[in-house]
Amino acid sequence: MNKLRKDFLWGGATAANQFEGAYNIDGKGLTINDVELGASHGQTRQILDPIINSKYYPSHEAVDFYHHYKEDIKLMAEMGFKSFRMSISWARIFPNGDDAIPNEAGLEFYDKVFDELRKYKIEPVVTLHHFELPLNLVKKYGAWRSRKLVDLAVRYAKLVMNRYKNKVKYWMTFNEINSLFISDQPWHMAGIIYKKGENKADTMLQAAHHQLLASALTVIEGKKINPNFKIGCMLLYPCTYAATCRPEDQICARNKLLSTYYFGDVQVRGRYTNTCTSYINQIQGTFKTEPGDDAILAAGVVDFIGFSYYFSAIEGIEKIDQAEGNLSTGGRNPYLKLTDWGWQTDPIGLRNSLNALYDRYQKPLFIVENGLGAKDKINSDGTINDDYRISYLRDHIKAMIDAVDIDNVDLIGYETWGPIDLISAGTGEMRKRYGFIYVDRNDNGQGSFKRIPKASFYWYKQVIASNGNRL
Ligand code: BGP
Repeated sequence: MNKLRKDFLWGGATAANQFEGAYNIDGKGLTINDVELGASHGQTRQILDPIINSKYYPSHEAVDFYHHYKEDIKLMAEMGFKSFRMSISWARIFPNGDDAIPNEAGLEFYDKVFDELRKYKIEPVVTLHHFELPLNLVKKYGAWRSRKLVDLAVRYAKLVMNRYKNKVKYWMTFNEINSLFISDQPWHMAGIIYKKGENKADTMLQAAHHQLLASALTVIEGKKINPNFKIGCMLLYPCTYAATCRPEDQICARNKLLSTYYFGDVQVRGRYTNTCTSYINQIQGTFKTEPGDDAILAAGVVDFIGFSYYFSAIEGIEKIDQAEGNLSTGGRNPYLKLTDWGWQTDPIGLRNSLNALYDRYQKPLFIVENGLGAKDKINSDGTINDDYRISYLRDHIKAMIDAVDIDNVDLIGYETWGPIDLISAGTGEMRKRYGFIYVDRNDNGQGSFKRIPKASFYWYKQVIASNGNRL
């Protein structure tokens, strides 16, 4: 018997813009995702404005959870899900982000989703900002460059936390908040494409400060609404090893983590720490604060740390071959195998990540994304045999259990990314599938949206039923 909690939150995770579709239904406004084209393998997505209707925009229909939520939640319940992570699309609630009154139809949609989840005793875990922003806020204010976004984001957070205070207990503020520092053009993270001549370091730090304030104020306001809320941060954890035992390589590996701990430290410890100033010095940037900001950050610390983990990488002073990844990439580790998309598979890296985060913060952890993006094939008899996915997940879950059983890490739950196939955030592809459930939809936006359980569906069901004892 493993030592996982009896109420361990097994489940899966999604994001509105990659999952819901219905981009212009029931009063929803346009978001930054709705003006992005899909991309073919290996390329990044293209951002276009204004919309060219003849092209395929992945977020427009995605896998249409909006109209399939009952069927999808039923399938999750069949697998025995204890939790389901999803995001609210800000533009369903405030179509322009700064409207005088909220959009009731948008609010009702999430009411129905939460009620359906509750019906099956599935705990919703809600991300307030998952790589999504009403497009109007980019045009009108310059997105997260502007401090105005703090007020607007907190107003949105207060409204939804109030509305759903009896339906949702677990909240997360910003998805992979540290990816703002990792991305060359943080369009998804902050609605920002750097202008020519713009000082990137300053903009980045300023946008980060605004998001950190919004996150802290969300925690403060959330606790007033319902003191039982559990509000967490969400970090992309870029597990990094030194390329060799050369001491300088160890410094390189440490440096790789600075931008992650920058956010973690503020959200968990409530202040800009020495790690933050070390990072600021390295990138030589500055940002503005206002009186009272320190007190807000100190009061708005999170209850738990949600994080995503997909792969690890190595760093060193010598030139190293680079591996693939969607955001955080790094050097190629010869000990590790690669996925179809060139990501380095490292289950033990998950155990290492859990230990690193727990050693540093001593707060409950929640794995809210882990999984394998792969090409699935439907057999002639209609079945889908995704043994490779089972094997990836099994190895990661084993490593996770070691972190709990042997290392005594405090872990709340485990959610796989994309339990039902969805659109890739990195490339906009459909054929990069993560799910236990296949969705009939291709990269040109064609298909019936039919849902088909894969072999991993039945495997995960048994994992959950045995609380991770039968893998
Ligand atoms: C994370 C994001 C998710 C998700 C995942 C997989 O960075 O939080 O939104 O998509 O990565 O990445 P991809 O979709 O690029 O395969």
